[in-house]
Amino acid sequence: MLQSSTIDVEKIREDFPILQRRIKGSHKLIYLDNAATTQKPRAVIDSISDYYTNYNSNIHRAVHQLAEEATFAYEEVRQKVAKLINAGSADEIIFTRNATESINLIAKCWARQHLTKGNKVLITEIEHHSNIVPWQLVTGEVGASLDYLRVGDDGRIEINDFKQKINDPNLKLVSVSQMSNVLGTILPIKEITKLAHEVNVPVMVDAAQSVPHMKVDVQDLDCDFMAFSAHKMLGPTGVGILFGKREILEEMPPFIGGGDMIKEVHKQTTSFNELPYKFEAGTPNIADVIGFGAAIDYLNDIGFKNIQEHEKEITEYALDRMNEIQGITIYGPRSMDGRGAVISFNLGDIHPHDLATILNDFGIAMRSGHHCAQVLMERLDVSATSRVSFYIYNSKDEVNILIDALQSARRLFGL
Ligand code: C6P
Repeated sequence: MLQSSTIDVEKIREDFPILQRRIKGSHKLIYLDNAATTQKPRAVIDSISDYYTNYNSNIHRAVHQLAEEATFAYEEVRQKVAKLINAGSADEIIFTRNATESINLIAKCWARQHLTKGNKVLITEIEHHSNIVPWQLVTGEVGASLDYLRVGDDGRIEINDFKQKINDPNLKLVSVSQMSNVLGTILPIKEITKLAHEVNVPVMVDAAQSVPHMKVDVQDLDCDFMAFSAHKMLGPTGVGILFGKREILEEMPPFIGGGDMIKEVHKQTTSFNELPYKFEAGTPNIADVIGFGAAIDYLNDIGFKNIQEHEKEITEYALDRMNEIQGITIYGPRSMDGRGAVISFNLGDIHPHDLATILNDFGIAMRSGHHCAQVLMERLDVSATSRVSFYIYNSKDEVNILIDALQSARRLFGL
């Protein structure tokens, strides 16, 4: 049962040392919190260890051999990222600390320049706080406002609602997730950018939940900015990615000042380095960027088409089996059409934190709470949900154990 029709889950699991862990004494770890962060294969762990063991050095500065090797390895990952999302050039890839910082960079460096009093930024009700708060901060600062696309009960946006809102002459930016971290809904980004560009409005895509799971092509989507995090796709924490179209990035002022982002510094003035270094001040997270390169290689070896097929199969199976449970409420799309491998639910009136605690006794790691999406919680009229999210190492066997654990919780609470 560990085999899915597209990938060999059993073989993949051998590459993840943490999956050997036992929880609460005897239970095998069943890790279903992949939307929060994913586990790391040995190849990623080893590549970080190799860097520190063999060629630890600062980059872009010295000419000694270690510095050259480290610079080459770091820049090679930039090329890999550009290829992964089909950016026109590696100069359009900026390394940050996480998706959150990437979005904040655009809020601080682009939006602050382009928004004035009365302008609007359009987002949706499914956004993560990382794609809400930066816009609240910048719109508040300049006297602009934040507008929302409503999501339906199935977690989808209405394109007609978008068509109406996009024609507001005060609208200056659209920023939307490609996939919801709560409902798994996948948004029609290509349609959104096409309509937005017809009225010269740029589009930022929060791809924190999409790039890890599907083939994403920034040129095909024609988005202006994209943000995602390495740690949600087998890579280390502390590495975020910002894609921006070259001509827009070139016009933007720098984010923070310091070493490496400069061309020349004089007593009173500074000229800035070229892309992408203008936005990477100070010593970056060299080791973890290199580790991220190993994660990209690992995912490419499996193939994104296979990953998506596997996730579809397991999510469909989980949805079917969860529907058997009496008293369960599943939020978001019920069919696999336009949805990813995240399922949010509530079981009767059991508080999600209590349910997560009970499931932990079975070795199951899942998230409970508002998932940093309180606007969506308000829209769904709940304070919290339980959430399971799948990745390449999850199997249908694990889904079966999840179902048994949910049934036990139901009996325990007398539902
Ligand atoms: N969502 C979750 O459990 P960072 O923390 O910067 O790497 O990613 C932020 C972020 C941005 N957008 C979306 C759609 C996200 O899901 C996240 C992170 C995690 O759902 C942690 S709150």
